[in-house]
Amino acid sequence: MGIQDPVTAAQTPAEDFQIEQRWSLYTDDEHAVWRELYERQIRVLKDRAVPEFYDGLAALNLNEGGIPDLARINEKLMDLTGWEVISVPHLIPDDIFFDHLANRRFPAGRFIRGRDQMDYLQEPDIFHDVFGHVPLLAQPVFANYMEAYGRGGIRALKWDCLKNLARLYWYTVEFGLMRVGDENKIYGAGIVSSRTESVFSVDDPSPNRLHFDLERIMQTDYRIDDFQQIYFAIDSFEELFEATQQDFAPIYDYMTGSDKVFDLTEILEGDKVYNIGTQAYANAGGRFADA
Ligand code: HBI
Ligand code: FE
Repeated sequence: MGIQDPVTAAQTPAEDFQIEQRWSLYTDDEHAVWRELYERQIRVLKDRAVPEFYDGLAALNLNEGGIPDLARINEKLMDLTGWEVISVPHLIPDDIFFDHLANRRFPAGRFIRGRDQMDYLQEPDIFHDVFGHVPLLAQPVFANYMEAYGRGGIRALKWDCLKNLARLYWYTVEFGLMRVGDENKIYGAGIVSSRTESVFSVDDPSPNRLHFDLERIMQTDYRIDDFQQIYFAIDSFEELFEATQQDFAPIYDYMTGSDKVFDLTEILEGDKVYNIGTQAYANAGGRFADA
């Protein structure tokens, strides 16, 4: 995918996989794809995302139209939380990814999807990475969580617990929900950047929705090919950040080597349940049944 982007392909990445964005080389059509995706998501999200997401879009001028120039985002973002966004060619190795996060650099794909892939992508493009992830990096507590996650990732590699930590990323950074009053709102980038999951994740009766629980999440598998069958909701970004402020060593100690995984639809003693899903979507075979 990155390979199909000539500006990406023309560059040899640095050792940390960074490349130059070369913003002036995006074509009019690439900017038009961004605008279509942007306008579509704003429409479909309505007020389904957390307020901090919309605040971030506005604070970083991501609502200006066209693919953002990372240099301009970074001027603002640096001031707000000390984060910056860098371009990378494609998925990068875990250790390098974590090292960037631990140093408050968020790696974003340079390329943007084509019109034949408006709804589904194998590798994160700049729309997913920047529209989905970057607004919350303007939120100080979430920004601290991402840095802590990066440092945690480096340690998880040493403990051979990457699988467990990757699940935490998946169920928070990518597919996390937040309780706002008695409603579920979206903060996960994988949802916020998806036309169909934006609605499914909060409105559909199929999936289970439970309260966030760090160790439980670390032992819950996830789906990469379809909507989630289970979502976890936090009360606040403080709750998320605080959960990472403990020594993970004892957790990793009992998880190392063990491959204990809870079934996707299993409800455990101690789960705080918001709703038990019908699983109608998954049982019908899934894959965007009525999308
Ligand atoms: N590389 N570009 C990029 N983007 C990611 O989200 C990413 C990655 N490499 C590894 C990785 N994610 C995983 O380690 C985490 O999602 C756990
Ligand atoms: Fe992502």
